[in-house]
Amino acid sequence: MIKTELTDGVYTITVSRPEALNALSPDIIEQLREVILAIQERLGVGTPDSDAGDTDWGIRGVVITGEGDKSFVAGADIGAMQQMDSATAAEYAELADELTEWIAELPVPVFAAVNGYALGGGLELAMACDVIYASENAIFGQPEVALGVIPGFGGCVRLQRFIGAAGARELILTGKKINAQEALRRGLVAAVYESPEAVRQAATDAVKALSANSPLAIAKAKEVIAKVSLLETHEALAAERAGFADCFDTEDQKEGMAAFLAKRKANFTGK
Ligand code: DAK
Repeated sequence: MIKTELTDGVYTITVSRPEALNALSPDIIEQLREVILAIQERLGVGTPDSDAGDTDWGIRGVVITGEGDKSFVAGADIGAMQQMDSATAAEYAELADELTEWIAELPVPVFAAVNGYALGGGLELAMACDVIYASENAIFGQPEVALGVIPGFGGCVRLQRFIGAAGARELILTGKKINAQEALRRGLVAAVYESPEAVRQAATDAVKALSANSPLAIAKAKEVIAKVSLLETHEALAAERAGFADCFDTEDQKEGMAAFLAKRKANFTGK
């Protein structure tokens, strides 16, 4: 489930499915979509006077985090993905891409407070946010190739924008995981804090502190940054979605996901 809380202008969204390390089930993705849409409505996104000087929004920023001390989000739900074919995977990818674009369109900053594993769809969700903070125990990676698929939730597009092509290719092609300090060194995260509590507090404090700045200037900065970096994103995400969906026509995808769920090593045949 998704938990939400609004305190002192900070809207906190917690992905809460600790028994599966907060993996994104289709249900959780749907709930996240509803929550982001509700914030958009409250902030008047898409309405004529959304940037017309109404600064009494009540929400100054959003913090997205995961429940508990072990995981932000350990990816999309592998059990749910195991059942998909290329058509359902393409639909699923579209819903998720829309979600990340809605996050980008919010006129307030969105901070990811990464409190543990941010793998696959978890790292992709974090990269859909404006700023990523991490706790020392955070682990980042795009391990999709070990499951017979590719990153399908923006990873092929956004990771290279965060850390450059060299590092993104390495992480996506090898599925290698990196820790918080390495993520800081590579520019994936803006700052590292000692514990999951500390990273949530830091993100909350950052939103509170930016309340001293002009909300209109912040919204405009977000809009311009998004325009500059997202000019080609729409088409790029469509190419990624198509590649992700194609993987679901393969035996390797069935094998990779079945092996994870059966807790055994995958035996890929390249078919
Ligand atoms: N899905 C489902 N269950 C998961 C899960 C996941 N991604 N990750 C962990 N779990 C479950 C485990 O199956 C286990 O369940 P039980 O056996 O207790 O029932 C429980 O969470 C605890 O996990 P472990 O026992 O494995 O815990 P460990 O500490 O030993 O290992 C780990 C932690 C994070 C290293 C390990 O759980 C792991 O490797 N998890 C899978 C990570 C992964 O490969 N994630 C990437 C998945 S691919 C899209 C959206 C998203 C995506 C694509 C498209 N669209 C909407 C288009 C993304 C794809 C991916 O994320």
